[in-house]
Amino acid sequence: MNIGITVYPTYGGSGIVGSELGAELAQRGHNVHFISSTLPSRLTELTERIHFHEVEMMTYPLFEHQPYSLALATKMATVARAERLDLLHVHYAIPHSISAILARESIKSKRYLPVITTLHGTDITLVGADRSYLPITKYGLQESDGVTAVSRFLKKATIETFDYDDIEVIPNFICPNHYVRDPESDLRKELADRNETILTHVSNFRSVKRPVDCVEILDRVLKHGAKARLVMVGDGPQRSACEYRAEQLGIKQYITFAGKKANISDYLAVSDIFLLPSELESFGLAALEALACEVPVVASRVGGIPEVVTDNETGYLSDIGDVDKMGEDALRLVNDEDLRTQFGKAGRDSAVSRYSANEIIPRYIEFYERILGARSAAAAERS
Ligand code: GMT
Repeated sequence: MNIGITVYPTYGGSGIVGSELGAELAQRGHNVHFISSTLPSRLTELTERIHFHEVEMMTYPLFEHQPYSLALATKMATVARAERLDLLHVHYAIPHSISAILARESIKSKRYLPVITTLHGTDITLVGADRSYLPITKYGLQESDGVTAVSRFLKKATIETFDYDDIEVIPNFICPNHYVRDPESDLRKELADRNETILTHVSNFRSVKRPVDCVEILDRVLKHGAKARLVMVGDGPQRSACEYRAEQLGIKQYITFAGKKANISDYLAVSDIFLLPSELESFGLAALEALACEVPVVASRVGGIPEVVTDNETGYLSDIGDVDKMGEDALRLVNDEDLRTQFGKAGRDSAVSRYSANEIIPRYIEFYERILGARSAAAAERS
């Protein structure tokens, strides 16, 4: 198949999933055409099966804001015709599904270009549910040829908010070979002393991730005399709040702010416990990546996280903001290496058996084929 993929290239889990999906599809013999404003950050190499088409933005004094959605629609239509795309698969509803529908409509006298929208989370739970964006998001869902969501939770949230239920759940995935525990690596020696347990948080430090709670959790652990270090990977608006709280609590020397890193899996591979105290998480890709590296997860019981992390088996779940309970759970794991190993092995087994690329990618391909088949059947009936 010739598949067009659009993602937000630099920010967030939807870009990661869309980019890695494209790479996996190319490995299985499909031609993938990424259409976005810049090269997606997780797309480390272009091959003869992976192509990138940059959306060109025109500036003009009259435009107070550049009309990116229109520029994207134009590029989608151009690429679809030039590369004979079989379908467009957009990640994150706003504005990508609207641009794709516009592209489809603009070329439909020449060829029909099916549009598949994958919902990732905040496009529905925050942005899409904002009254001002609700009608256009609903239109994007209704007019897409196929819609997928990354968790059962997100499907339910979409039904409740948009009264739209024709949604296939296809979860996030990992390549098991890319996420492998490696506690003896040099990175581990750089990050912590031998006797320190490493607690890790990875995010874009938006307030929805509640990264300051990680500082609170570390404080609870250190208060009990445990030897631990918090490694915070990523950057974003809440980073200074984390630094400020750490200073107030007098524990800044026990925290490493690693900043944005391309090699997230290297950090997870040397971690002992993963913290994800988010306010909302439609799936929790970072938690899945941690489990795949045999790292138990201490997280909020929210959104799709309980579908990924099994309480008391692969990690511990708590109410949002209950940093005392999360601190107790983290401390239990810090103090008991056998328990960490047991949870870690169970986490890896669960991640690989339920969420490996070999399980999930065929579900996307089967979904594409179903949408294309339905389209051909409808066209045959009309003629
Ligand atoms: O919130 C983010 O970190 C970005 C957001 C996105 O859509 O880019 O991530 C969402 O998509 C990920 C991939 O499907 C999910 O694993 C995340 O749980 C989800 N984030 C939220 O729902 C807050």
